Amino acid sequence: MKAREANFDGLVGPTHNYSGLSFGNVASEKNQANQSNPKQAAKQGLAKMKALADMGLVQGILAPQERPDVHTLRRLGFMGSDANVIEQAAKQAPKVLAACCSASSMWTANAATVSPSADTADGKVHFTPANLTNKFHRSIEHETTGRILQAIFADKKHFAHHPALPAVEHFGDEGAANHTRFCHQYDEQGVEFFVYGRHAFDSRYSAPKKYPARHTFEACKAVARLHQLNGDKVVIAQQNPDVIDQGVFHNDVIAVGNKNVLFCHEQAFLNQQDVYNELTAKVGGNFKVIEVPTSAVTIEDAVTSYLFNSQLLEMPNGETVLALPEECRNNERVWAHVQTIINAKQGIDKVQIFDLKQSMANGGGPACLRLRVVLNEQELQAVNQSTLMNDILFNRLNSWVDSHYRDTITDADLADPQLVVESRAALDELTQILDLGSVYAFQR
Ligand code: SUG
Repeated sequence: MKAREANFDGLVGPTHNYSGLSFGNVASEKNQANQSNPKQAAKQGLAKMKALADMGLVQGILAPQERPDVHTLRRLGFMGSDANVIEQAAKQAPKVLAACCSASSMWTANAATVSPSADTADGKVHFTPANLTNKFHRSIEHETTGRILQAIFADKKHFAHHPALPAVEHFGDEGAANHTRFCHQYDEQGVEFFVYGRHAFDSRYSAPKKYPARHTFEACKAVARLHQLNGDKVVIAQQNPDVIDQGVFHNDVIAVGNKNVLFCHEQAFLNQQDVYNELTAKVGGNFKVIEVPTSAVTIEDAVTSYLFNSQLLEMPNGETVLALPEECRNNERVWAHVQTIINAKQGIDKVQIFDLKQSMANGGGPACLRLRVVLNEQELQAVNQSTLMNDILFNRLNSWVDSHYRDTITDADLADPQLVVESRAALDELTQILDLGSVYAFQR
C-alpha cells in the first residue's frame, strides 16, 4: 500500500521566550534575556506548515504544552493558589520558573522517535516520546507529548505507543533529531539510522569535552528494540564529539536524510567512511551522500546558518526540495554552496526559504520544528483528521493566535500570574479545534 511522509510541526506555545536554558546550544545561550514575540513565532511556524500543505504534502500539527507548568512547580514544593505558586517561584527560583515556562515543545523533532509500519515486526507504527533528560525544561515534556501523540494516533490497530525510556542520563533520548529513515519507496522496509553522542556504560569510547552529549548509544539500542526493528536494517553511529563541542547539539544540526539521500557535513560522524559503508550496504546500491566539505562550509557556518537543519522534501512530482531557514541566504559561503549543490544535480532540485527567526534564536530551525511520520493510506485515514493542515484550519489557528498570544515576552513577564490564565484559555480552545480531548487535565 502506498505510503507518504507526513510532517507534524509543533505549534509554538503562548509563552515562547528566550531564557538561555540550553547549555551547548549556541543560539539559546546567545539570545538569553532577549525579548521574544510569541505571536510572530506562532505565525512563522504556521506559515511554514501552510506552505508545505500547499505543496501537496501531508502536514499535521502537534499542540503546544501547558506553560507555565504549575504542576511541575508544585512537585518542586511551591504551594498555594496557582498565582502563589508563580509568585513564590519567581522570587525564590526564577531560573526554575523560566524552565517551567519554556515553549520548547515546539521543536517536535525532539518529541519522539517514530518507526513506520514497514520497518516493525508487528506492522504497526511505533512511537516512543523522548525523555529529553539532559535539560530540565525539556525533561518535563514527554508525559504530555505521549498524551498528544495518543490523541492523534489513537487507533490501536495501527499505532503502538511506548512510554519514554527511563528518565536518567544513561538513557538520554532526544528523539527524531538523532534519527533518520532511509528507503527506496516509503512503503518498503527502510533502514533506520540512529545517532548518539556518547556511551553511558562504557568509558572506553570518546565523548565531547566541553558541551554535553545529550543522547546515548544505550537509548538508541533500547528504542530499536522497543520498535521491533530488524537488526539488519538498523545503523547506529556516533556523532563526532568535536562538533558537539562546537555547538552541534543534535545530529539534525549537521545532517539530514530522506529516501536514499544523506546530506551532511564531512565532520558529522565519528569514523564517517565506515558509517557511509554500512549505510550503503544496508540501504542498497543507489544510496547517495551529498557531503559538504569544511573548505566550503565551516562548522560555525553550519551552526549559525542551520544549513543541515533543513527539510529534504519529496514533492508530488518527484522533485526534491530543500527547505531552509533565511539565515542560509544571509551567509555568503553557505548560499554559494547551496547553488553549487543544486547545479550539480546530485539529488536536490530546488530550495525554499522560510523566515523562522523567532525559533532560530533559540536554536530551532525548519527540521527541529517537525516530526516525520511515514503513513500508508489506511494509517493516514486513522489519524485524527482535525490535526491536519488545510486552508480553513490555517485561518482558524491564525485568528486563535491573534486572540490569545502576546506580542512580547521578557524575563519579567514570566513572573506574571496572568500568563498561566491566558495560556490555559488558549489551550482549552485549541483542544476543541484539534479535537484532542483532555490531554492537559492531569496537570491542573
Ligand atoms: O533543546 N532550545 C532547544 C532547541 C531544539 C532544537 N531541536 C533540534 N535540533 N531538533 C533545545 O536546545 C532553548 C530554550 C531557551 O533557552 O529558552 C531550547 O530549549
